[in-house]
Amino acid sequence: MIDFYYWPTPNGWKISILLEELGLDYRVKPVDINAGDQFDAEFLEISPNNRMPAIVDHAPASGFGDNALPIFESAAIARYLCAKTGQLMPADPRLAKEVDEWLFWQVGNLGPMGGQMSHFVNYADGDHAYAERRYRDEYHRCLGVLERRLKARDYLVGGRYSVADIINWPWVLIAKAMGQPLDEFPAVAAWRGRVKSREPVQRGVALGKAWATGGQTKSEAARATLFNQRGT
Ligand SMILES: N[C@@H](CCC(=O)N[C@@H](CS)C(=O)NCC(=O)O)C(=O)O
Repeated sequence: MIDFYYWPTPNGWKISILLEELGLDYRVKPVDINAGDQFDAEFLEISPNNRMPAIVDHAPASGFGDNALPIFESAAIARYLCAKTGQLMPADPRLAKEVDEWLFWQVGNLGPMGGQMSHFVNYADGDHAYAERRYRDEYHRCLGVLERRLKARDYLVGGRYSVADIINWPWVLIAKAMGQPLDEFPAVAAWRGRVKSREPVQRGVALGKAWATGGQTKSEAARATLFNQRGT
């Protein structure tokens, strides 16, 4: 059994979709990031960066021993679950290397740039013209990277749906809602639709939908929790 520490956001959907695609048994442990659950001492033991998603696998893959196995960071979780099940990761080492590239690219580029863009577009009070432009442009640049990659391909790696698509897709799903329509990126738009038509993807995005509303995230209390974090 896998405990899945989750809240319905793009980063959470990466792993809810993956668990649904892999058909693994899991139980959801909600981490209400608007209420500050990500700072609970018990959760920090699992996810020291106070971010979800995270998992604890109570029946770890062969070689990991018998003790419950905690994993944080979506790409690390993704690589572990794909290796454990032998699914959604190509066996060919060159293609597996390409999947890794697109996993690390997502967590270092598309995700954080989209997240910062969303912060300045949706949340920051006052006038932050330079910062907003900077992250709008970076998110736009990332969509251009995906467009070039997908122009001659249906999926990111090896012509087949893989975990690389799953990890990248949620931050494209919300492009229009963040104020960046995909008209300039037709191959990305087509890929977005292709992935969205999969039933496990729809189940992953629907998980916990009722818990979170845009309004809740924008409450004063939630903003104080989410946007004033320091190291000490
Ligand atoms: N690089 C991380 C990003 C995770 C992340 O930023 N999660 C956000 C929600 S979308 C979170 O937990 N935020 C809590 C907070 O900001 O305190 C991953 O891919 O797992």
